[in-house]
Amino acid sequence: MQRFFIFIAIASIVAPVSTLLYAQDDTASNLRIGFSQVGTESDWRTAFTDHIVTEAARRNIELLFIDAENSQENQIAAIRYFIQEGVDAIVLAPVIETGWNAILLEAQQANIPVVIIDRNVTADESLYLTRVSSDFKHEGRLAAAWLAQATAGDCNIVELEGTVGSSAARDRHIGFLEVIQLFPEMRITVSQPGDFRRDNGEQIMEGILNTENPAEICAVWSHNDDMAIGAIEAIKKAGLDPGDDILIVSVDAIPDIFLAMMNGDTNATVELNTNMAGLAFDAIDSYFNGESVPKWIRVPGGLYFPDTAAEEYAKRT
Ligand code: GYE
Repeated sequence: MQRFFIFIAIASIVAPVSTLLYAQDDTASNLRIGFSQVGTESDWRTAFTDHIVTEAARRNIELLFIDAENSQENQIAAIRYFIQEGVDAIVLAPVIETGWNAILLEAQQANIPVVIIDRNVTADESLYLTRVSSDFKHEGRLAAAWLAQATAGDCNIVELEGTVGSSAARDRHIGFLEVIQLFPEMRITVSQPGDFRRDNGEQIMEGILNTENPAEICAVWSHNDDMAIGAIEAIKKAGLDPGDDILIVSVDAIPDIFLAMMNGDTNATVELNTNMAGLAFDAIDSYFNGESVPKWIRVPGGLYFPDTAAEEYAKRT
């Protein structure tokens, strides 16, 4: 009799564990997930997309991927399509931060969890499962702190802003200002939006170099590496030495910025990890396993300089 009870005891322990393990296995695969992506405006964005697609395939997730070409209207239509398709979950990389309440409520009413990834939304956090992202204000503070020490707190700065209305552009600007305001001789003299695009970075910087006195420009603070690389081209065309005559600091840590560092054309970048896919899919798995999920899953990123550019470039290509 005793052996019999032991068997039941073991079975009663093994079964739920195996079910849980199987369930974990099960929820890690065979999910249908809709992913609404901003677009292809930067190298960082395309690398980010690659990670999502690769990780979904690795987990046997059926990914319904829609590129919004930087249009919120397209993203809202994509989410409505995902809801009609009855997906298990939705991942949204919001192009701008406002205007999402109604569509997020539609997803909630359809019992479809939504993970916000990368940029933020102003919608109430009860309308989404979690947000996986970096701290954009911290990125701005890091960039400004480096520039303050590189210039002894005395610098007239050109700012290349990201997409107007995006939390990334707003918060990087806020974080950067928080630090330079500590230095009376540091100021942003010109600030223009370039939509995180390399071609815009070059055009804007070309215009600034034609209208401002280049000798008065100490540094360029760019909300992403792509616009910084565009600005580097404009600075070179103006006969100036980027990274020396005009210092440059940006965000993303894409491979091309490390190439620019190796050429002496830029000075610092703050990393934004392109691989948030696993964190987003794990959060969805936790949701289906009935586990609690924090409202913000933060992705860290540090400062990189030319002294490690060669190895960072090799690592990322
Ligand atoms: O820095 C830029 C992309 O949303 C924080 O978007 C992201 C930004 C990133 O276009 O390269």
